[in-house]
Parts: sequence; structure tokens; C-alpha cells
Amino acid sequence: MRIVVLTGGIGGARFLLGVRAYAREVGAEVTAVVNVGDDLRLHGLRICPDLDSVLYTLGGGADPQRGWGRVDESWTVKDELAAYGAEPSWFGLGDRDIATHLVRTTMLDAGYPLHQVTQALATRWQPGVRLLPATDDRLETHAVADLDGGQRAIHFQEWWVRYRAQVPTHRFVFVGAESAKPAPGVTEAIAGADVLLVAPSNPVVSIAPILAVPGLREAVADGPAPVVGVSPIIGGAPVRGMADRCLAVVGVECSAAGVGGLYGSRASGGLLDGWLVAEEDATTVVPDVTVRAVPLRMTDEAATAAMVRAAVELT
Ligand code: FO1
Repeated sequence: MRIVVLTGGIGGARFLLGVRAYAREVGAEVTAVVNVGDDLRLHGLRICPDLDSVLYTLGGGADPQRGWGRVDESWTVKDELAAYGAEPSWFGLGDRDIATHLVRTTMLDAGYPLHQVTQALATRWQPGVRLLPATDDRLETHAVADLDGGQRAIHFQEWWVRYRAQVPTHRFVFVGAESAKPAPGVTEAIAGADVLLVAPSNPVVSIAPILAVPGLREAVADGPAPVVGVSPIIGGAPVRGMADRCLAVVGVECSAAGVGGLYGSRASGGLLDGWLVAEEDATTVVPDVTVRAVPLRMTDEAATAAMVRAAVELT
């Protein structure tokens, strides 16, 4: 069986732990198509938070408390940058993490595309799943917010980390999306999948930028594989992160039904055949989508693998 997962963020990386465990049980192959909208260049380094979250989480090197970055991290370079007054000071890069960005940036600057660089980084971390960026091209999520007395577009990380998503925000823009191409292997993986899972990631800033790459939404919606999404919202609140703030920006209710409706059914031009929700949300209805309620907390790998089994069995 070939499983393809659309994913981004820390929740998405933790979900992949369960997908990998399930895949090992049943002998399936997993391809993760990962959001790059959070990526940024800082201090001359290319940082790919969502790809790194997957590498570190599946490779056993992630910090379990923060969720992002490396365990046993030190912050000497961050402190030294601060001593120079180098901005931005609101985004912290750990010393171990910086090594990843140095290797990545060196390879990118030498002309290797992001998917090959990611493959090279994965030889160290051995994530046990095939990891593909949604695109090799520049695609950056920006937020248009009220700042400094006017409307300004700021990078997603500035909106998320510096302003903690607390500024009045009008919309998100996926800069570069129109001319981005799917990374080699992405369309083929989707076309060859037996089942497609949408991770319980932020639908607005993790999944939407993947689908904004021309051709990817169509590849998923019109492809042969059944598509099952897992709700990132339990009982009206995000499992982690600030999906509630992102959903408010796009005018969608923060509920399992709201996000299910945002994705929509394949029968009516949307994405989903199935929608896995938490037991608290058992009454959720999404027109033309099969909804099933199961325990949806990713407390450990076994609980997450059970969720994945339920998602696959929904198809
Ligand atoms: N999140 C923070 O809240 N503060 C930070 O300083 C920060 C630095 C950072 C560095 C590298 C990296 O890969 C992720 C980092 N994150 C940080 C997490 C990141 O902002 C978001 O959680 C993800 O982009 C959302 O998926």
C-alpha cells in the first residue's frame, strides 16, 4: 500500500510518527508532501521549519517541549547575534539547528534543488518516510495585517512568532505560488497513492499553501486515491498552535465541521471523501463526506497509529 500525507507544522510531524508506525505494521510505503510556506532566509541561511520538524521528529532529534528545533540545544550563536544587534531578534536559531541550515544553504547555493537537499539531509535523520517539499520554488506565506498605522504584508514567521498572531489580519497571501511547480515526484506520488491523508495540520497556513501550488489541488481532488482528512480541531479548539486565529482570518468557524467544510467534499469540487473527528465532535456533519469519530489525541505513537488505521479504514 502507498500512503501519501499532506502535512505541515509540528502537529503534522507528530502525525507522521503514527503514519510510520502504522505503515510498518502493514508493510506500506509513506510519502510526506510538506509545506514550504513557512520557509524563510535569515542571517544568510535558508530555514525550512516544516521539513525540519519532520526530519527531527521522525529522526529522534526534536525538542519535545518546544516541538520545533533540536533537543539538547544551545544558543551561543543567537546570543552572539544579539550582541551585534543583528535583527530579527524575535526568531531564535539554536546552534545545532544552524548546522542543518548551513548544510541546506550551501547545497542550495551550489545549485541543488530543495527536494535533493532534503533527501541529503534525510540520509542523516533516516525518517523512514519519503520526504518531499511541495515545491522546489519560492513559495512564502505572508499575512496582510494592520501595523504601523496601515496595512502591511509581513512574513508568516513574523506574524506567528513576533506578533503571536495577535494583530488585526485581513488575509494570507502565498507569494510565488502562481509560478511554483510541484517538486519532482509529488504529482507522481499523489497519482500513485492508494490512500491520501490530510494531516491534522493548520488548514490555512500549512495545508492551503501546498494546495496553492498549481496542479496539486487538482491532482488530489481528481486523483484515483480516496482522500481522508484528520481534524486539527477538537471540541472547538486547536489541538496545538493557533489555527483558531488563522481560521478567523478566513472567516471559518473553529470547529471540526468548519474545517471539514473548508476542505469540502470531492463530490462537490472539494477534497475529502472521509473526515476523522474526535469523539467530542461525533455529531459533525460535512455534506457528502463520511465522518467518523475516534479518540484523536496524539498522546503517543500507538494512539497516533490507531488514528491512522481508523483514517485508512474509512476509505
Ligand atoms: N517558534 C517560535 O515560537 N519562536 C522561535 O524563535 C522559533 C524559531 C524557529 C527556528 C527554526 C524552526 O525550524 C522553527 C522555529 N520556530 C520558532 C517554530 C516555527 O515558527 C513554527 O512553529 C512553524 O513554522 C509552524 O509550523
